[in-house]
Amino acid sequence: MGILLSRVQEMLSNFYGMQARILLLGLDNAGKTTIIYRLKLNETVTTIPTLGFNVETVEPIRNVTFTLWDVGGQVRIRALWRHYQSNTDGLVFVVDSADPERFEEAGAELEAMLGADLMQGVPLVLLANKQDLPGARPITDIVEALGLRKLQGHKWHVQGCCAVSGQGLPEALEKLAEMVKQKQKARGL
Ligand SMILES: Nc1nc2c(ncn2[C@@H]2O[C@H](COP(=O)(O)OP(=O)(O)OP(=O)(O)O)[C@@H](O)[C@H]2O)c(=O)[nH]1
Ligand SMILES: [Mg+2]
Repeated sequence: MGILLSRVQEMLSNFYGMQARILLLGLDNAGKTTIIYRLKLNETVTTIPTLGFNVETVEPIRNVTFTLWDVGGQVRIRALWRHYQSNTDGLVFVVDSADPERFEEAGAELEAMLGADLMQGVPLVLLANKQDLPGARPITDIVEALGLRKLQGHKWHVQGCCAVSGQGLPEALEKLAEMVKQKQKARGL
């Protein structure tokens, strides 16, 4: 796992000084909590469904800080997502790639979130998680099913990943940092 960390460090060296508030959302069981602790601790933790939220600060290199907000994805808790929208620099939306029956539901939640006033212009990284599972759909299918090509007003990027191995997460963080930097620059920060 040293390799994962050194990859992240290498990729983020261009973003010295960045501080970003990142929302990590997605349906229940998508793998959000597994991802946040893979990034924070570089370990696979045993999770239980998140009934509130987890917040962790990840400093992959000195002077680059992501504050990650992982909010539970169960239907009842989704109603609370909107309370976390203020001052969001980037949205990471996690999908279980091996659960195509729920792609439509995930797409509807994503659309609703991005349509909110406070989320205007917020860049999106779509994480197609659980790519290690045999039934995992390729990212092209997920982009199609979630209607991402129709998305307007948001920069987006899709990344396949596996939270258990960490594969794909350094690339996702790099892309996120790039898009957040562009947005902060546009706002004169
Ligand atoms: N095979 C595989 N399993 C994963 C992966 N990521 C997460 N899981 C498993 O998926 C289950 C749900 O993961 P969580 O991280 O708790 O999901 P969550 O999105 O936080 O769910 P809520 O808190 O209910 O919103 C757990 O059993 C994880 O071990 C992955 O990349 N591959
Ligand atoms: Mg969780």
